[in-house]
Amino acid sequence: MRFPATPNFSGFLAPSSVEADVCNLSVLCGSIPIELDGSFYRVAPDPQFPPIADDDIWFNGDGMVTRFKFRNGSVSLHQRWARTRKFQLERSAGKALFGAYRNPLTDNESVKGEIRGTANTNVVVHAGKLLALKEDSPPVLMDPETLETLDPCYDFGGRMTSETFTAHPKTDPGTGEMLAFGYAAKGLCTRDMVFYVIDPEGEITSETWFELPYYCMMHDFGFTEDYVIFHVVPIIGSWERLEVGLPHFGFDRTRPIHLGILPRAGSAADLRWFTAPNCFASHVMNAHNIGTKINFDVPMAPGNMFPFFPDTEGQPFDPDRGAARMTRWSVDMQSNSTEIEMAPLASLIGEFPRIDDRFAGRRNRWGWQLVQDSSKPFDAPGGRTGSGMMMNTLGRIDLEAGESETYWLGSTSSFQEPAFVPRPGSSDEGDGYIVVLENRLAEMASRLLLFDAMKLAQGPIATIGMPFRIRQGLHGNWVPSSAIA
Ligand code: V55
Ligand code: FE
Repeated sequence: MRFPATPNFSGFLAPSSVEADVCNLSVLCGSIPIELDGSFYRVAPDPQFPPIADDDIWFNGDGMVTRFKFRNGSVSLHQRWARTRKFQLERSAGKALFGAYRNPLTDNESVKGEIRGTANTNVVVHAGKLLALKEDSPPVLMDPETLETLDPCYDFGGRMTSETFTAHPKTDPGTGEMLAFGYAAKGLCTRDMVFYVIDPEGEITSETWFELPYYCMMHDFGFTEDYVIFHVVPIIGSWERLEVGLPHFGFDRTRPIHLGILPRAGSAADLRWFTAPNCFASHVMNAHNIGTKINFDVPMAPGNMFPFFPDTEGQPFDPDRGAARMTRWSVDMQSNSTEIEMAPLASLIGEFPRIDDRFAGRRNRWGWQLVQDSSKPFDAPGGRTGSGMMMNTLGRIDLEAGESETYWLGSTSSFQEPAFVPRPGSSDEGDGYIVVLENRLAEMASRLLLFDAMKLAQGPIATIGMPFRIRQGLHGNWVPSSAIA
């Protein structure tokens, strides 16, 4: 096989293809708290075969799931590809059959009508089930212990009729419910959305269908104790774009953004839309409501963050306009106004926000995120950063004091998305650890770092080595052993 000699397939983004089980990773520095009993699951796009076209975007690779299992002060690593329908059909053929990102018109005739999901964006556990997720398709059900694929198109026992399921479902720590949605739910590029509530036993207990103001990438959402929040941002798509071979999505500077607020106790008739001028936000840190007033906290940029989803009018990508800062969007369901108020929360530039998930949907004080600190030297080979963004710093923000703390990794490393690990037995917000992968760009190697979540600046309390490079990934989550027993 020969992968293209392009940035999407070389350097730290060279395909990994490693499926492995490694017991007792070497602890290079510090030590692993003996009380940690659980697993950090994460997923990366990792193409099984070279693309049909000359190149492909990172977002289109096959989902490779990694489990770092912590027990008795040691860590083991287990890594398997999710066996999606795409993966199985291509493995049988010995080559790529599916074409460009979310463009079925570029597929081999033999796979017409097949589910195209790659399961490459997030891995979550709910009701003891491991779900590998891609927002264009149903969950892939995997065994949380062995990482064996059990069902490539899991539909919750037939209860999920949407064609798609978000890669960012969320668990309400108060009710134990998983909240999720699907967009393009009745077909590619449709404005149909569905919101699902999934009970602690994993059964879909309610579905709410509605239409978006316009079709776009609905990547994440927010919830509070009383509301669900959907942000409609101008990464748009259409069949016309697919027919002429444009990337599925493009950034449209002419459209406003919208915020849809659905009362959790209500129905689609109670959904209310607010609006604001053109801007961009992708991931949601957290949200909460005080009565009918809703605060929704997002890394927000004035313009496009994704160079591979180019401007619809051909304007060149501008990294300054793609720089995101944590911002609070506020609306009041009792107000007659449809405006969204926006206020800055922190000055750090970056993305991949996380919280202590025991405070999801509640007012939180602490947030963790990756930070691009351009005041620091950066000398990775060829300027390659892993994700395309120079995430050289880990940050913690204090929403009450408006302060922040950071840890810089050095000039030849970048971070992947962190996850918060609660200290067993604790309940105070922020009492725990941050687990995060380090890309060692000069060595083409990876390390897993563990920080005291409240003391980032002191550096890692444990540094864990591994015998091969872990490809740049997207999202992951800490899952205590009790949740998969
Ligand atoms: C994202 C990632 C995806 C995708 C859509 O914003 C959005 C992240 C890895 O795939 O298909
Ligand atoms: Fe995401």
